[in-house]
Amino acid sequence: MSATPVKVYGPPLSTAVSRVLACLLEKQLQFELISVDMSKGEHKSPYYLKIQPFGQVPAFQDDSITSSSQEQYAATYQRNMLTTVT
Ligand SMILES: N[C@@H](CCC(=O)N[C@@H](CS)C(=O)NCC(=O)O)C(=O)O
Repeated sequence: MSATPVKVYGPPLSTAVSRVLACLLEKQLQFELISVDMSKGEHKSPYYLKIQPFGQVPAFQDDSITSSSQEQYAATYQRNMLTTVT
């Protein structure tokens, strides 16, 4: 496991990426921002497509999630989304 388990991939100035970063900053979670240069087509590179199969940004990885906690993570994510929407 890496020192910073949460990774966000995308162009730093993208509004879609900024939304994710704003949430992480608000929750005071440590993360690593890995720049993806869309003008160079990096979001369609074989490397990036393994991370985000649709070739879209942002992509989000949390290496701290084990297979046994994925279900709980998904449930928490869904609950938080519902809270946000309502
Ligand atoms: N559902 C995604 C959509 C993100 C999205 O549309 N990203 C655009 C840039 S803002 C993108 O990656 N476009 C490149 C493409 O679709 O090939 C999200 O909100 O995270």
